[in-house]
Amino acid sequence: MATSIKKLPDTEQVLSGNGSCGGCPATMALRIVGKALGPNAIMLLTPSCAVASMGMTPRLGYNWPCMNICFATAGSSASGIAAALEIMKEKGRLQGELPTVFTWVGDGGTYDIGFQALSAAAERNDNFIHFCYNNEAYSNTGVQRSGATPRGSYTTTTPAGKRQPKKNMALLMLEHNIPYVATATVAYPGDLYDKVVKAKNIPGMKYIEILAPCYLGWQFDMSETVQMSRMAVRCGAWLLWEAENGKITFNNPTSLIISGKKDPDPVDEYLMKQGRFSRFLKGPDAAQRIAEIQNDINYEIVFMRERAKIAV
Ligand SMILES: Cc1ncc(C[n+]2csc(CCOP(=O)(O)OP(=O)(O)O)c2C)c(N)n1
Ligand code: SF4
Ligand SMILES: [Mg+2]
Repeated sequence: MATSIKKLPDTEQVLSGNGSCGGCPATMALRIVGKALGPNAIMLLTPSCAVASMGMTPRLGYNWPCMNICFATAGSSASGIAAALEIMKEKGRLQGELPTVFTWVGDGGTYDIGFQALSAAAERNDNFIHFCYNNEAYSNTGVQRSGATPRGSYTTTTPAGKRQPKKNMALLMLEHNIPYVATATVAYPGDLYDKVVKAKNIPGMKYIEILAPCYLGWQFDMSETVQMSRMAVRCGAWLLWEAENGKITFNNPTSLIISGKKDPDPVDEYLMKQGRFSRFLKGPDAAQRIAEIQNDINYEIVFMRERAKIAV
C-alpha cells in the first residue's frame, strides 16, 4: 500500500513564486520528489521547462544546489558530480552523508538527445537518480515531437498527428541491468514518493520516469492535470511498475489491469479530452485511428505482462 498523501513530509524543496505554468505536472512531481529526497541533494537540469520554471538567480525556485548543464549531458555530468563527491569524501574534504545526485530532465533530454550519455552512465552503474518527467513533447520550445510522443498526437513537427508509437524508455533502461527502474505519475503521489525514497537508498544508477500531462502541449484545461494523469493509468496508456534488481512488479491500479482482474478503460475518453489528438481523430477514419492507438496500448500491456515473467 502506497504512503497516503496526508502522510508526506511537510518539507518543501520547490519554493512558491517559481515560474512554472499553473497546474504544471513537472513542478507538481518535483514537489513530491523533494519531499522524498529532502534538502541533502544536488540537482542537475538540462534545457527544458524545468529550467524556465526555476527562475533566475538570486530568486531560485528550487531549494537545492542546481546546475544547468548541456542538453545531451545529463548522464555524463551526473556521473562526474557523483564521482567528485566520492573522491572528496575519501580525501576527508566532505563530512557526513553524501548528497543524493539527481538529474531532472524532460523526455526530449532523456529519450532523444541525452540517450547516449544516459546509456553509458547506466552501463557503468554510476551512482545517481535520473528522473525523466515525461510530458511527451519538447514543451519548452513550443511543443515538438519526441520519442515519447504517442501515435496520433499533434505537435508542431507532426501537424497531422505522429505516425509512430512512443518507445518504452523505462524498459530500455531496465535492459542496462541497473538496480532500480520505476514509472510513476502525479495522480499517484504516494506511489511516486515511495519509489523515490527507495531509489535514494540504493547505490548505483536509478531511473524514475514520471508521466507529466502538460495542459499546453496536450491541450486540456490546466485544472485537469491530475485527472488526465489518472485517466492515462486507468486506460493503460501509462503503466505503473518498478523493477528492483531486474524483477518487475506492477503497482496499483496497473497491477489489476496486468493480472486481468480489471479491464483497462477504453482509450476513447482519454483521447477525446485532449486537443492534441483532435485533428488525427477527425474524419471517416476516426474509428480505425482510435483502434490503432488502442492496439499500441494493448501491445504494451501484453508485452510488459510477459516481460515481467522473466526474472533471473
Ligand atoms: C543542444 C540543444 N538543442 C536544442 C536546444 C533547445 N531546447 C531548449 S529546451 C528544449 C526542449 C526540451 O524538451 P524536453 O527535454 O522534453 O523538456 P520540456 O521542455 O518538455 O520540459 C529544446 C529543444 C538546446 N537548448 N540545446
Ligand atoms: S508548458 Fe507544460 S511542462 Fe512546461 S511549465 Fe507549462 S505546464 Fe509545465
Ligand atoms: Mg518534454
